[in-house]
Amino acid sequence: MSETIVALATPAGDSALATIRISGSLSECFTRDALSLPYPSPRHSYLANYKSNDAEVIDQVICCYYEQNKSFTNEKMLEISCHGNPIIVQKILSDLVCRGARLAEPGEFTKRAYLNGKIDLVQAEAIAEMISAKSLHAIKLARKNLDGNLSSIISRVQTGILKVRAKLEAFVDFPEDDIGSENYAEIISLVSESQLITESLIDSSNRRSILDKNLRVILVGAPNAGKSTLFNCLVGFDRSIVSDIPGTTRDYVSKSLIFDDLEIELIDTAGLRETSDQLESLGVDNTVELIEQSDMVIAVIDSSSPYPSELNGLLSHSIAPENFVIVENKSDLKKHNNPEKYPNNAGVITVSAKNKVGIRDLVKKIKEVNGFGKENTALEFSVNLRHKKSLEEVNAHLLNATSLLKDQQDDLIILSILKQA
Ligand SMILES: Nc1nc2c(ncn2[C@@H]2O[C@H](COP(=O)(O)OP(=O)(O)OP(=O)(O)O)[C@@H](O)[C@H]2O)c(=O)[nH]1
Ligand SMILES: [Mg+2]
Repeated sequence: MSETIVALATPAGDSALATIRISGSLSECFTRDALSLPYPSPRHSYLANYKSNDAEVIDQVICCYYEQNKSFTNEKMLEISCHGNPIIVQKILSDLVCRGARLAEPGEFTKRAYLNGKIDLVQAEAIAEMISAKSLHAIKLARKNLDGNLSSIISRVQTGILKVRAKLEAFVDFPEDDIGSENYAEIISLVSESQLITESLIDSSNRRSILDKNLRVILVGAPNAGKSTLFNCLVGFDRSIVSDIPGTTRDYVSKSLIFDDLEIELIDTAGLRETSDQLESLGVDNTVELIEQSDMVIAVIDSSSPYPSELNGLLSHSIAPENFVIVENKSDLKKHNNPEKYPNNAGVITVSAKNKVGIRDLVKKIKEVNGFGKENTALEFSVNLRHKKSLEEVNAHLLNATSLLKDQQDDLIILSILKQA
């Protein structure tokens, strides 16, 4: 029998409530002994006093008992919601350990659910993905995996391969039966169908990879262009110092932001210019380095002043044109008559950071540049790197089998390739 495990399921620290989870055969004893509920109805919530081993009431809690085979881990389980004071949580955890449970390893509840056949490996990974997802899209995709979307499409591929293997094995075992051109064509079409599904899964993994990373969006431009004002505007409060003295921002300032359903790291930088000031010059060097590590560059210009054309060289060397946008700031002032000098294909957004005008268009552009277009929202499952690697191997075997089938090569060779797929 496996050990009974216990863990705090909610974040540690002060909170209104905290949930403690227990999985294993002792769950039932804990319900009886610590909560004075000898015959709990499964999946019903009870208000109970949690009493420690030495009969001291630690807290009034809400608890719920789950019977074997009808819980997340498929084992007997107990969930206790107590008040979220870390001292109470610690006391209850220690008491449960004292009564025979042990503290769970990270991910151990999900591991048990997998080992006990409650979920498959793809679904177990989906739980971890859902917890660490960086955007609502990524959460939705993990949810779809948890619902079994990816598992069912993979099992379609597996069934297709097994069907083909069964047919080929029959031909090998009974060579006197003529394979027939119709049968052969059916086999080829079954293999191609599985191969095309595998290929589309690999393709979807390439499209979803952007959902996994922390996207870095950097604001650059000449001193006084209004980068920090725009930064504060996007952040929603005065995080960066703003002044009319050029060279105000020296070290970069960053803040994690969620725009609707996209999480990004927004960075405000030192204005780019030649300077004899040592500190400012270090800041400028940092900016150049940060541009190279960014997913999107927002080049802020003061539209009431001459365009700093040195920006073009820097941008075109450091980042793909589709990943930067020019923001013409200070639209509330009279526009300087600049001949068109922006880098080719650069998108242009007009804003007044000071008056918070045009910001919605900029946020829309940030989402667009970072790949939150229709293609990604249309994904029906999330293919991670581990899946991708295995799928690439399967795809190579299926491509190989298809070409051998078309050349009417020995069935035994084709079978051995399909066995590896
Ligand atoms: N009229 C007007 N002034 C603005 C606007 N945005 C910023 N400013 C002003 O421009 C000046 C410089 O703004 P900052 O945001 O500090 O500029 P910066 O690009 O961060 O400058 P450095 O940190 O020196 O590189 C400040 O006086 C701001 O109030 C705008 O949309 N319209
Ligand atoms: Mg600044």
